[in-house]
Amino acid sequence: MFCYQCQEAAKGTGCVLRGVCGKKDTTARYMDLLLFVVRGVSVAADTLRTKGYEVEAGTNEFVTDALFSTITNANFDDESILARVRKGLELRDRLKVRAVEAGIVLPEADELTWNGKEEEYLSKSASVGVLREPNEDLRSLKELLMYGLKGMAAYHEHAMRLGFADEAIHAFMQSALARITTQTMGADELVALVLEAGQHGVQVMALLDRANTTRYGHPELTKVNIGVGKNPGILISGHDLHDLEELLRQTEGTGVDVYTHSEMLPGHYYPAFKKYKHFVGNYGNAWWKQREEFTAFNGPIVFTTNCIVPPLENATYKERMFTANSTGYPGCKHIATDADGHKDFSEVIALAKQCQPPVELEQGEIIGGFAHNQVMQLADKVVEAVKSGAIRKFVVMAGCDGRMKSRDYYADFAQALPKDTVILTAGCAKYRYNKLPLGDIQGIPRVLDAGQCNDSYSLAVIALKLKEVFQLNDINELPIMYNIAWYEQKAVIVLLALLSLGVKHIHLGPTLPAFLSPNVAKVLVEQFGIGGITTPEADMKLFGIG
Ligand code: FSO
Ligand code: SF4
Repeated sequence: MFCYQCQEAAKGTGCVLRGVCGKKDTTARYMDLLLFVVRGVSVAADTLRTKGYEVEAGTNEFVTDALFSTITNANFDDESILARVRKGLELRDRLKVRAVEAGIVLPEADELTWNGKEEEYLSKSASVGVLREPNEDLRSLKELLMYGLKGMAAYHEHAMRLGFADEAIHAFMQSALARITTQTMGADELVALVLEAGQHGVQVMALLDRANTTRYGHPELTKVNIGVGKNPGILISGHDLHDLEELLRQTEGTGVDVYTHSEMLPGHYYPAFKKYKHFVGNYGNAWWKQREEFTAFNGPIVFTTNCIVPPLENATYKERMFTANSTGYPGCKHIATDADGHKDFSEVIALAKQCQPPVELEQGEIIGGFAHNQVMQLADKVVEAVKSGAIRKFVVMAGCDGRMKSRDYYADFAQALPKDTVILTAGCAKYRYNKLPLGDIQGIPRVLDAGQCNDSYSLAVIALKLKEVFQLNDINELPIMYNIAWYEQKAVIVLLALLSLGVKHIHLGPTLPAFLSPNVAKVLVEQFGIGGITTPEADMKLFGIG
């Protein structure tokens, strides 16, 4: 195996024997094969589409789900990946038949013709993975694109589940996959394609924002309880609000409470979910603390998306773990989605009733809900505070959290920030500082949490609105610094989206991606002023806030 798609890539270069995330060698190799199949499907689908033919129903869903299932910490189950490989090969062959019937000549590609038996899957995977591209820089750009597409797939899938699909996004994704498969592309063309992916990243996040707010209302200032109640509970993790809605409906009146974990915390900010009395609060912290926190929770845990930490052999909660959608874990029950997009949580609810209530980890509240609509309602106050100098700078500290010790930097940085600065955040990165007593500025909290990582879109909307209010020509003239923590591939599409909006001088940490070759990193530094992190003190000086 070779994988270098996330921030925890072994030795900062790549995982080769087993993933630091816990991904086994075989799973990684089946995933490489799955991506090979996805490329084959995309070549056939893209050719049909560009010749004016409709692609088979289910093609878009297949590509989206398959990409999502290969995101870091989403799926550890060989069988579930293999099922997608089989399904993809059959789909690819049907698309090929359709092309032949229509008299279309498909491009030549191994991805379209390979038809090995199952016992050949593992050996085949060796030649179709990341290292198939021998040139380090082209490989770097192709993978940067690939990871952006994975993030895009994740966000699109959430929107699709709420009935908001965008054919242009599907078409772009499949065309990008087809191009890197059948065309010989140089570095400049690949850079252009990566930036195009960033533009579609903005669109997909805008679409998801529209889907979430149309269905559930605009996030609003909310105090979320971090203590526990007396009833047994179900803990829902991941990012999927549609699953949250279904779970809340089905648990109503059952005597079972619902708690959010990690990236599901922003569910509490939506008006539509506030009516549920049994939606008690948020339990615990970011994804990587789940081993201790799931043990203490006592009740069932539902994963709607990543991030899964593989439970230890002797974990007491493994029987209480359920996966859904693109996620999977060997030995854990998978909750199916029916043809109408619904899930039946009755087994989870029945199990919860036999469980003890959660052990209390902490007490108190955290404040959030500062997505664009809520911040705009406070716009006068915010603008006044900036004009008077009460707020000197905003620091965007969005992104992901992770288990590396070096991420202590973000808590230290947040604590060391001068009192006239405000943190804008989204994603699970916030758990490094969202429980610290950082206070407020004239009633405006010093940590404004917009929501999940996809709500980084909200932060961009806020920046663009402020640019308008202050009548600036360039988004980079705003008193906003970007110090973003990244971990997996959704952060990649967020980064590409910000770059496509013209945001410069984004600092990325705790380390720069292993998949950026020195030359590609140089392009990002020269064209966009991307930088890493050093120490809180030195970086604050660099940002002009030290
Ligand atoms: Fe975090 Fe995991 Fe949301 Fe990611 S829970 S790390 S970037 O999946 O998607 O921020
Ligand atoms: Fe390693 Fe990250 Fe890949 Fe897991 S996802 S195998 S930790 S690079």
